[in-house]
Amino acid sequence: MSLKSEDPNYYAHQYNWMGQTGPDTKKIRILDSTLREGEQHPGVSFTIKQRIQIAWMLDSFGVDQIEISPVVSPDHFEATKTIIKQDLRADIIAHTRALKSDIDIAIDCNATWIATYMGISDIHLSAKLKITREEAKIRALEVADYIKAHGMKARFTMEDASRTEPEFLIEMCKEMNKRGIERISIPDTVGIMRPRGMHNLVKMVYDNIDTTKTSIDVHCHNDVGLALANALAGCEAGADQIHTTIDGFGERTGIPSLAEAAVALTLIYKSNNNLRLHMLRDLSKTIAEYVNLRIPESKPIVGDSAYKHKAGTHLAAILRNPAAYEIIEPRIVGNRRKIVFGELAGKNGAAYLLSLLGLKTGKEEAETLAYGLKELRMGDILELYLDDRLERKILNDAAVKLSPAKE
Ligand code: HCA
Ligand code: CU
Repeated sequence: MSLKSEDPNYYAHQYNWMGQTGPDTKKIRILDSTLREGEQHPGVSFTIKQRIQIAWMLDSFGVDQIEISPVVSPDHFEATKTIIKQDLRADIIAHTRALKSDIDIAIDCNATWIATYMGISDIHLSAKLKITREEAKIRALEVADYIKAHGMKARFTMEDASRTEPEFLIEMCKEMNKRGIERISIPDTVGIMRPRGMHNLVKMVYDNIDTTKTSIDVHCHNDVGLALANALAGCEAGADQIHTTIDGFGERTGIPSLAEAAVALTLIYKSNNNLRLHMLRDLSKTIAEYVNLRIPESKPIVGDSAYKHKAGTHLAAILRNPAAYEIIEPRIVGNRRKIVFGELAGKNGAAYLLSLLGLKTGKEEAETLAYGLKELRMGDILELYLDDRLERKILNDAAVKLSPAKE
């Protein structure tokens, strides 16, 4: 537990824990689906070698499970087979439709873990599968028995669970539970849920199954930007594994990003995942390079602006103690701190700029420069990495110290 006097985030954690018996202690696992859901994002497709490289990186980062579909193409089959052979620490999950022929493909890859999905909402049954609930149940249970007869560990995904008739959803979950299916995935396939709704949905499933036999995954889509909030709400209701992809790629607007989930779990949920957070920016950069997509500057954790500070009052505080505007040190997540000088730099920012250039940093000089920067009407004109050496140089500048920051 953090100490009031030492941790600037102390009160925030207190609010976060309010209504709980104490701080969180439960480990929430991460399944990364960059190689399955991620490749369903428009413009994303990897080569076999890249898939293998990504799997190694995800494994050394510390995710618990890595999902890939062997079914979608011969290349995916090849990649799945090779990745399974690597004997990584993470479980490799072969994702398939609920069809025996798909399961056979996973078996050919020597999969030990399989995730099979079936849309069980009325709209998926009528618009996609064109079968009744009764037929869906028969097909799903046959497939579950088939997987178990082959001695594999399994997850069954109740696709479109958030829009499925509750009694049918519970019935299906109970059947899977009875068959010893290790995990059930409760996805919000279309991103319609609010956090409280996801909480209620997962709690309903959790309360109706024997959770010593079957654990729950949450897979939340980001159509209105609530994916991670919803997934975490599901975990507070009993799920213990979140699905992510690197940078959140996936169908349409994707699912929670690995970086955001990893930092939320470690910092805010105090989940003991033992993740190599410093790899996060590299993971993001690797993917961006492979798929030739630009990562938005404003992307949390890994974006170029995630640790940029601009307004004069912010600069002043950051230089004294970065925790004034940062909840986690950039180097912990492999990112770097930057300061931006321009029309918002103000007197304090201008004084720092003068000190950097070795010029006099009196009040008058700082005001003149601040005025000049505004008059330029060019917005930001200069960005600098604020590494330790630079930080020290600025702070050691006596003249800067003599002109204290004022709000
Ligand atoms: C899909 C659907 C899925 C499955 C999720 C899961 C969803 O694209 O195949 O297997 O947990 O969003 O429901 O991604
Ligand atoms: Cu999905």
